[in-house]
Amino acid sequence: MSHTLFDLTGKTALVTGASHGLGMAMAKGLASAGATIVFNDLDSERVKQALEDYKASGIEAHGYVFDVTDEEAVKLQVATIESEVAPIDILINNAGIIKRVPMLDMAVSDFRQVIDIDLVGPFIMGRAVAASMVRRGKGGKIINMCSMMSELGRNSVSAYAAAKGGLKMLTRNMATEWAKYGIQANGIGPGYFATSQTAPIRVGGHPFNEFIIHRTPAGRWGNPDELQGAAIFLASAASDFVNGHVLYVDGGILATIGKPSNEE
Ligand code: NAP
Ligand code: GCO
Repeated sequence: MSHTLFDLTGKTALVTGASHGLGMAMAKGLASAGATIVFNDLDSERVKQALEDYKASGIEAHGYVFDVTDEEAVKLQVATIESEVAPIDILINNAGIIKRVPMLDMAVSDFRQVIDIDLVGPFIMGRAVAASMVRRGKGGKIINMCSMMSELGRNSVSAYAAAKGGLKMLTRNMATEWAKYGIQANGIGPGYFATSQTAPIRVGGHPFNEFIIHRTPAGRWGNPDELQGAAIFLASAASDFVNGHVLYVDGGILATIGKPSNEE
């Protein structure tokens, strides 16, 4: 198998929300395959710190400050990136939030905010980048960060599950509408990974930590770097005939009904 299938040399990747966490890990993976890295965050100080982190890893990244839900800002910043850096060949819609509140207690405004960032944001970003890909006529890759909650419900994460379930179907519609332009739109569905987003339910003896270790056949939380292979695959020529697919990287969670608490 030719290794050039996974070569991203000459490609420019925009990873949203990649100032830390899974986004930064995937961006570093794409950089290791030769891609130029562009990322955004909401906060200029976090962008500045992230640029130093990337540099410490030998990566000359390009950082921008904008909100993925702000359509005018997205259009402006995508045009700025394509002028200052290069046309965007790969988009990873990684930016996202979660709010863990039982539905009966959840403010509608909080529900809407999660949907706005986790579902409308990828729509806004996808449209802005795909429009440019179509104009250039050279195709492209769009990768949407889905979740176990694209397939399963869980107490207290209704808005997040609705958004991530919707994002799975938005991914399929992007594939449907944009395949004719040479664009492949796919999803990555991580299981439970050790980042700041999961820290509240993972550290300090939280019971959910043991639950996940027991519920995951691999018997552990994922390491963010373990998403790099999936990101490189879906960003590269190796996936040119893969479209509308969600690639789950979950240590086996979705493969199993689970096991009794007294079973190893
Ligand atoms: P994280 O540590 O919370 O990072 C999310 C990033 O998105 C942060 O940099 C955040 O910026 C940024 N962001 C939030 N709202 C934004 C907006 N409106 N515009 C621009 N940037 C915004 O999360 P993570 O654990 O790395 O997860 C990354 C993605 O994977 C998310 O979509 C998450 O839902 C998904 N995911 C995570 C897991 C997991 O186990 N960790 C599993 C499955 C899926 P600030 O830092 O400035 O807030
Ligand atoms: C939660 C977690 C999950 C993970 C991830 C699982 O509260 O259940 O935060 O939602 O972030 O989405 O795939």
